[in-house]
Amino acid sequence: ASTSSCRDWRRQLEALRPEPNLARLPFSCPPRLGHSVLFRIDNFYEQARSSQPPQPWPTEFSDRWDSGHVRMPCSPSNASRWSAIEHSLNQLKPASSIGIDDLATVLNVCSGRRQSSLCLDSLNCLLTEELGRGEMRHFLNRVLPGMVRLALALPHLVTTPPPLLRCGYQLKVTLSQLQVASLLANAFFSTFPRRSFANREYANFPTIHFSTLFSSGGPAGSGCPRRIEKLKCLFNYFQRVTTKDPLGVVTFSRRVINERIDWSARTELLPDLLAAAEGTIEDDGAGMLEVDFANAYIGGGVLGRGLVQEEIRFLICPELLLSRLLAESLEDGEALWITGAERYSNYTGYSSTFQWNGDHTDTRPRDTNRRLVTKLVAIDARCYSRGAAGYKQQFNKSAIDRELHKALVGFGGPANVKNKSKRRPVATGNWGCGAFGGDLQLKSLIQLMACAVTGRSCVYFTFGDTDFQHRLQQFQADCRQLGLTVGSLYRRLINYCKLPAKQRGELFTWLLEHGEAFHEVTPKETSSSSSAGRLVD
Ligand code: AR6
Repeated sequence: ASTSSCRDWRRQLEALRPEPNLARLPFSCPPRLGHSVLFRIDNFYEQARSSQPPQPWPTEFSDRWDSGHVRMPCSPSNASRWSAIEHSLNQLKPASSIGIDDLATVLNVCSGRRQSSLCLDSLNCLLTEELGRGEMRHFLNRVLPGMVRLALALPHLVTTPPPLLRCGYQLKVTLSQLQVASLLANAFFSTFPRRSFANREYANFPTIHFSTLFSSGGPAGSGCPRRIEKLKCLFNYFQRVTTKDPLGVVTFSRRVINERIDWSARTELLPDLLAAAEGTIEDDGAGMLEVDFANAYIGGGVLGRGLVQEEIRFLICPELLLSRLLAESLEDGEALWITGAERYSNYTGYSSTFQWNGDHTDTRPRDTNRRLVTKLVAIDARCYSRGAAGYKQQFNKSAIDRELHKALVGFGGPANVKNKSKRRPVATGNWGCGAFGGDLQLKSLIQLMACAVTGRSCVYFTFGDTDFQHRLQQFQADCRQLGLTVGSLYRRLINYCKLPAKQRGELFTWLLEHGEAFHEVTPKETSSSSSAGRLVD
């Protein structure tokens, strides 16, 4: 029975999955305002046939050293540091004789350490205890020199600083995967100016330097198993991109919508839904808008201890890490879309049991702009994980409005006649309900409402929870059968929040059973009636 139900949901999933839209509008030349493309567009389409990576643009390094752009390690304004970095990195070039101590020296020089030296316990533990001798030598003699070449090639590969995706600005940056690799190699060696913890200029950005992953993360002298598994994912990525130049392109796009919509007036019904207890967003969401359960500081704890949905996605698709270099923390009306990031690794486990599980070949097709058809949207839920008091705060109009708006922005804003039929389904799940402690029923309903308004169907992975899979599927069917619109559900939801917490009961049941002209109870009425509120319609 379980095999047939598995076949069943997979059949339904495939029925919902759109044909990949491979024929994309070409990049305009010059790029549109608000879109920076860091490679040549004039010969991009001819060159695609020759299997060469896109050629950087401009042809010579042209600097911008200001608060709107990444401050490049190779900038003339950072000339003396860059020459120290170059000198140091060049020590790692001659393959065959590199030792772990040489790597430690170089990491310290590149990260600009003067007084104290970096803690490298996890890195050391990986190289000396976890990897076999052959694998360690392979990393030091082959992969590392390749990473050095990539890092040093920065001024030739990324010939102008990418713009920062600052709060409040709807901006896009497109880079080649090779450019991303060069920037990430620099992140590995921690070379970006002003991006250390102590620097106030980037206090509103996530960290980008990998040095935090090398440390023990706890008592000195021991490797941290989480960091070691993370490093395995990243080593695998570098092994791949140093063996063969990646040929594709990735776009990072900050979306901003400030105007709030009136949810109580929406007339849409809940969207088509497939709730699945099996499968994951990354394995089964191809061709859909895949949700990253994000932190406002994108990538969350990926370069530290964090190891849940967002961090895992960033580790198996490390090109996503570049968003930490580019994107300032997300505000309420903002989301980040990333198109074309490739998956390089497999994994098993989750959180403390997470393990790298070998190389992954990404077989998703590429569009005519050389981007894999992977579209990820990072939306950060509010965190309610601080005890019972924290949990209750989500049942509140302004909290609900915030999450509805966040999901609406992430899913592309309200649908219109032009885009309605073309929008791809959302592949999501328990957004905000793990580390962030949100309520499953509330958050899934919020996402369904946002899908309805943005004209998207929804594939919802319950991550093994079969009870919730059935409950959600049934709830959506009941709402549709009753003809409950998004507006009606919203009004009921707000009424539900007005109830004293103890009298609320299960959200889905309450919403189905109580009309929206619900009359708020006074303490006196409550004592004389067993029901929490009176239905007046
Ligand atoms: N596919 C589908 N569902 C998943 C997957 C997956 N691959 N992985 C986990 N889930 P969580 P949050 C389910 O805690 O609560 C990070 O540090 C699983 O049921 O990652 O929004 C971010 O950087 C899990 O419990 O998301 C933020 O700081 C649930 O989704 C913070 O966590 C929620 O996953 C966000 O926390």
